[in-house]
Amino acid sequence: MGKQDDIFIEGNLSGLPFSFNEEVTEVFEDMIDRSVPGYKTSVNLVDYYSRQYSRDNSYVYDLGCSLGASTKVLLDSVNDKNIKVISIDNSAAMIEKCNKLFSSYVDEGRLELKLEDINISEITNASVVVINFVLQFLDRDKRTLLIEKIFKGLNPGGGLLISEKVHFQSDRESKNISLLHHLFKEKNGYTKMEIAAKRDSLEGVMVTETEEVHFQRMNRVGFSRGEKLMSNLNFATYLFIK
Ligand code: GEK
Repeated sequence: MGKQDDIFIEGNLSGLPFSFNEEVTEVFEDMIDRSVPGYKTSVNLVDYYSRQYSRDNSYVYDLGCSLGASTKVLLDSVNDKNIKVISIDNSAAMIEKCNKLFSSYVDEGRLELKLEDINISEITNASVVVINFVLQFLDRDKRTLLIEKIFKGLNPGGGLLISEKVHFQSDRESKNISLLHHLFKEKNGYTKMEIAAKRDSLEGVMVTETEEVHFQRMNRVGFSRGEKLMSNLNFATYLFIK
């Protein structure tokens, strides 16, 4: 585990929009663990389902890999198959750290790390694609294009594992759950001030959608079936099969 996240403590407020820069990279593991309910479960689900859906002689992708929590479980879960893991992030700091953490896998040819915008990445011959808490950071008008590209790149029977923060159709439900989420963060040691400052800096950077919007998009794009695997407050993991 890296350094403790104190980016938003009182007197340390940059007022800048949130970005995945060096400062965030240094504290990222602590930040995501203390901020996202069910985060570890989402990674365990990647482990479980990638074992079921990955196929010999294909690629598996981790889009928006950050420090490679899913990449690590993908590498373990496809260990006995002839599969290359391709992990992509557009944060130079994240990919630089991944290059250090995973150098042996890269040297063995089992992993390719790419510093790239996933909007322009090529996805091909994929048996599994993982996009864990990333779509929410893309421009809304680019999301369907990315999901269409993933669908095209997946082999028939392949699986897309997606985790997202969501909001609800009812404003009241969104407000109540958001309150519980803030309590979750307080329990994990964040102050009210830190929570408010992070929320402000994420304004317009992370834009959530409802579960219904996600299902409609996947349906329109052509996924034959989809299911919710887990939800924890306003965070959820889904599996869609081509
Ligand atoms: C995990 N999946 O630990 N292209 C590439 N990467 C991007 C883009 C983009 N257009 N936009 C954002 N990112 C990880 C956690 S974090 C989620 C993912 C969070 C990257 C961004 O640089 C960051 O590393 C990641 O998506 C989002 O399972 O912090 O809430």
